[in-house]
Amino acid sequence: PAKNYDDAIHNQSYEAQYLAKRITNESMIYDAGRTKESLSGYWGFGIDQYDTCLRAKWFEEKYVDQDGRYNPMDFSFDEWEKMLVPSSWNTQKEKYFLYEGSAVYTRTFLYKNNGEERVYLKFGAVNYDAKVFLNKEYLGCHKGGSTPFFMEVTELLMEQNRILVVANNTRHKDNVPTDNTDWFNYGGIYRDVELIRLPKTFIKDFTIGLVPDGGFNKIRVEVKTEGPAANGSASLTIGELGIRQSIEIRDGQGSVVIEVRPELWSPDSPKLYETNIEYGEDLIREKIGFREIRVDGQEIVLNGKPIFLKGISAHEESVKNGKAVTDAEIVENFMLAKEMNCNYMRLAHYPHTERAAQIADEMGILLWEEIPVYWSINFNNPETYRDAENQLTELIRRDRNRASVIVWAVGNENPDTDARVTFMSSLARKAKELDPSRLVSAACMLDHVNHIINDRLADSLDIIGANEYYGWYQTNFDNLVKLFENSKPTKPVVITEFGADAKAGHRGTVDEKGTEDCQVDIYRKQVAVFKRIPYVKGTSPWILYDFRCPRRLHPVTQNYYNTKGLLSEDKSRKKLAFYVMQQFYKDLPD
Ligand code: GCB
Repeated sequence: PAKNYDDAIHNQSYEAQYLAKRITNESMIYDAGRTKESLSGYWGFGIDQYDTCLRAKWFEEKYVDQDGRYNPMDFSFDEWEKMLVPSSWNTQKEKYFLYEGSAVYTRTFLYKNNGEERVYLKFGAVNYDAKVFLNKEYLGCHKGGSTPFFMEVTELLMEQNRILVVANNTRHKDNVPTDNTDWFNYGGIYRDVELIRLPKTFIKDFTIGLVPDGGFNKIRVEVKTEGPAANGSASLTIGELGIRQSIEIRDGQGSVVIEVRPELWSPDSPKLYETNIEYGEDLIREKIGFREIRVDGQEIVLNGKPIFLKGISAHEESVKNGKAVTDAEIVENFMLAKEMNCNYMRLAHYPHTERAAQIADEMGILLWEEIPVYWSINFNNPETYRDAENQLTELIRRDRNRASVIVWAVGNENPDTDARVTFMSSLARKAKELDPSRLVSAACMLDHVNHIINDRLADSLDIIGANEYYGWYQTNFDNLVKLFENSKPTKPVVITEFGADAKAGHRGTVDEKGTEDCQVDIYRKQVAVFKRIPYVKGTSPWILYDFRCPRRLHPVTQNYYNTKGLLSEDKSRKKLAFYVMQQFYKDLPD
């Protein structure tokens, strides 16, 4: 044992063994609308900067050697300090604020079989990679900091169980996102950990939505099952629509198109229907909205009517809770957007919690959802592509029954190289293949020399997203007018970002950067131009409220915050520019 211990400690290739066993979207199960048990709460926690848990295999808990002698240990799980799950460790204790690296989380839990035949564990999100162990067995590693992952644990559960997770938020050049972003790199298990009890055969995937043919009178339902009863009949019930429909399942799959005319979901009238889907002993209860989104020339068309996306961009962050945002905080963000007369929000630059889309379904906010293919990621690395495509698939499979979600976005401001066009157009194709009923977009690159919207990726997109900072990074504001005159898009353009830094309450002349006066001046000029451009079909200024950012070192106007928010970081103060957007959206015709 001594030798093995030494080997493990010095084995520099320890990581490859763990990475070889990956948890991907293939093990995903449809979990919205299910009864689940949460394993959240206080877990034992140890910062493990040198990955000693993985090298020395602490998870094996070999407290005595084979001769029954005490084996000296460098840990004691049950005496460790406690860390709240879900949370970002950075906001829990000041000493962890800037920590990046591995940390070990562990807890025990009791389990009794209640008649279920299969059991899954779900993690809502762990940033960036998570290596999961249950009762000394290694279950696998998930990469990607913002999407859920699942593991079947039926055979491993006992009466007393120990779960252990090594969460590592180290930034890497080859990750998605890469090592340089314009947001704070929070660490930890920051969404729920859940246990899901299922029958032997269960519904693995479920897709429901209006057939996007302009008729508004057909619903398509698809069901995939897992388990030995691969042939049978599933049943869909939507009581309010008088639907009780059986769906024939053959080899674990079935689909049906039902003729019915539901009341359509829209931001003004976010109608949801109680929907049950059953197969054998399995039951999913969901609230579903039906709407159609498509593009017609330069128009974005919702339920047959052209719509302007009156939006705002948002990150998933709160000063108090880091990335572990609460339902109350999500509701607060949507309420602020509504106060600004928005009908739409861009959830930038990575998948936000699934609660956001569930709440947006209820409150009537259209959503743009995005994966963190952000700036210069390693477009030449096939592993990086695999990771990006896996994150995209996990996001789409998680949220594709949410009426609020209208756009899948495959990236933001990426240099226009051949490798990038190949990489991102493949992602756009993948999004369409997984979900032909929604629009695909990205925040494209603009040519700031010739002032033109000109990005080869646009051919693969339904909407051209454009981030422009005329008046701020592009200091000559007048070039914005040139940009719009020079561009001849054949598709709708959404201004996915514009804005300027301003410290809340910091006042001065319009020429003084970092003041509210300079910010509001840029906003006034921007909206005056948008009004005149017929192909601009939406705007989502950067950003709802200020956010933490390690790149922003101006001591007066930033202090490690990106202050382009329309509100201060704690949302207590609205800046002048907030009211410019509020008025702009109010004045736009419906
Ligand atoms: C951008 C990025 C966003 C930044 C913003 C800024 O274009 O998409 O992530 O935070 O500009 O403030 O520079």
